[in-house]
Order: sequence, then C-alpha cells, then structure tokens
Amino acid sequence: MKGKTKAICAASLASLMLLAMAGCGGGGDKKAADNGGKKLTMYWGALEDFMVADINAFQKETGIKVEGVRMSSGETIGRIKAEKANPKASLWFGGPADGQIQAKQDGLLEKYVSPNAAKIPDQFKDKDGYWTGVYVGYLGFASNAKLLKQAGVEAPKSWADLLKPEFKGQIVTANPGSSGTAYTMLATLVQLKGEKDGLAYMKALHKQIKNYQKSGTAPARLAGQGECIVGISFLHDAIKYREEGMKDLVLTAPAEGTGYEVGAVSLIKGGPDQDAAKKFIDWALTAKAQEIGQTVGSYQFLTNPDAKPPKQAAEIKDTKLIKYNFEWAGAHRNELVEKWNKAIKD
Ligand code: S7P
Repeated sequence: MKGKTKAICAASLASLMLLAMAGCGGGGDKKAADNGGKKLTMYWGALEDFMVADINAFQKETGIKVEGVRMSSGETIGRIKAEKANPKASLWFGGPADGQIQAKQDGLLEKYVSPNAAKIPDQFKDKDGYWTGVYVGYLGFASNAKLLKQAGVEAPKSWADLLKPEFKGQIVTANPGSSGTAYTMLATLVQLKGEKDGLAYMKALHKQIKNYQKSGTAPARLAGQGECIVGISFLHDAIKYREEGMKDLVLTAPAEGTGYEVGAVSLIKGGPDQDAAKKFIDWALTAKAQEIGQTVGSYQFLTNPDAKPPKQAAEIKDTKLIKYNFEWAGAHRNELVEKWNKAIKD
C-alpha cells in the first residue's frame, strides 16, 4: 500500500541537533569566572539560529556557559524520559507547550514559578507553575505561487481545500509523533471535528501527503523551494523563509479556524544545573530577551506584554484561531498519535 512506506524524511542529524557552545567574547569568560564557572545544558525546540542568538546574549549578560541541543518535541520527550534517572539537561525551551504538558504529566519537570512570570498573562502559563510561555505561533499553509499556477489551483483557504485532487501528492507536513507542529495540527483537527471525524479527516489528508518530515519547520521551507505545492507549518516560519529569499511563498490559513502554539520554557526535574536554569528562565521571560528572536527571523508573537512584537507578525494577526485546549492536547498526546498511526495505516 502506497501510504505504508511513506517515510519520515529525517533531515541530517547535524542540522537538527546543533550543539551550540556559546563562545562569544564580550567579557563572557570573565563573567563565567565570577559566576564560579556555572554552566547550563538545555534542550531547545525552536530554530537553531534563535538558539545561538539567545545563548550568546544570555552568556554575555550572566557569564554562564550554555550548551544547547536542538530537537523536535517528540525527541525531547523521549530523551528526557530516557535520562530520567540521570538527567543531562536542566532546561527545555520552546516547541509547543503540549509537549511540556505531557512531560509534566510524566513527572519529568520541576515546578518553577519565576518572579518574572507575574508579567506573563495566565493563558500563557501553567496554573501549577511547571511551564511558562515565551512566544505564540499560528498554524497555517505555506504554498508555492508558481506551482499553484502550474496546477491551476488557488492557495488552500480551508482544511477541506487540502483534499482537492490538485493537491494529491503535493502536500508536505511533519509526523505528529516527532513534531510539535504536526501534533498541533492533529490536536487541532480532533478538537475542531471531534475524534472520529478528525481522525477520518487525517486519514483522507494522508492520501494527499507527499511525505512526512521530522520537524514542522521543514514543510514551509520545502514549499518555498518548490518541492511541494503546500507545506503545513507555523506561519511565522513561512514569513522567515520568504524574507530569506523564497519569494514564491504565499501564506493562507483555514477558514474553519486553526490551532496555535504557546512556546514554553520549563525546568527539567533533577537536572544538573538548576540554579543556572532558573536564571535562564527568569531572563527568557523579560521583554529584552523575548525581543531577540526577531533579530534572527523568528517572528512569533511574544508573551511579555512589554516586549515589542516583530512587525512581520502583523500580517497574520487576524488569523482565525480555534479555542485550542492545551491541557487536553498535552494529556492525550501519546494516545492521539497512536490513533493517528492506526488511522493512516488502516
Ligand atoms: O522556531 C520556529 C518554530 O516554529 O519551531 C517550533 C516548531 O514546532 C518546530 O518544532 P518541531 O520540530 O517539534 O515541529 C515552534 O515552537 C517554533 O515557533
């Protein structure tokens, strides 16, 4: 059966797991000495260039050496679980909060209410203090204008449009098991349509899919490169790729409503650098730190009301959102991914 062998196209390990030792100067080494040689290892769910920019700024300010490993949500949960008896990292930054809600439920996180969390509105943080939101992103469609024209079809304006015959074999998304973005899509469809119809839709969509990527940032990039007509990604990623030169990208969002992410930061239970991790969380919630992403093309909305949002995000500010239930989505992650796997195989 054609669908059975659809591969998860894993990008090279090197590109997805960038190990960044912040090595910038700016007095960092002296500050590190002042800090008693403190260091921090963190797992990072957003883009690599954003990670490097944050690490450099944090190290410059505090002197704390930071090592970051970029992974997709599913990988991060797997890794923290595997390391539970002997955690290697102390902090998880970014990726939709659903993953961190699952990690909280699995006893992998430590409660930490930063004094700076008081600034962050309640809808962007855990009521029990296990994770705090740093950014917000909206899910949508990134299409290639040239390929749309060739196929004689308009950019999709609804989830239903993705099932049009013109899009058969022309849509790229990520695998909800590995990707936080793709899990946001799966949880969105199930919340919109109910479990039975939502999974039936995902099964129908599966027949349209060219391939499943490991990370949810890849579909928009592949559409921009002309590898597929439509990529399903967070819209801010499509804005970044378009700005970086993929001029054929067209952004649309589903009329039925779309899901969104709260990108969160949390403390890993029993991690080796708890004090440094708490310092990073305090810092990441400040307006100044939240404004760093946009300097490297990360155009998410920001959770600190004092932070200046990227002007690029204005383009998508009126996107119709569903009332996405994060608690439900996080609590049902394993179960829903399993059901999705079964649905697309049947
Ligand atoms: O930094 C861009 C961004 O879209 O990447 C994350 C995205 O979900 C990719 O992670 P996966 O590999 O798990 O899909 C978002 O949190 C973030 O906004």
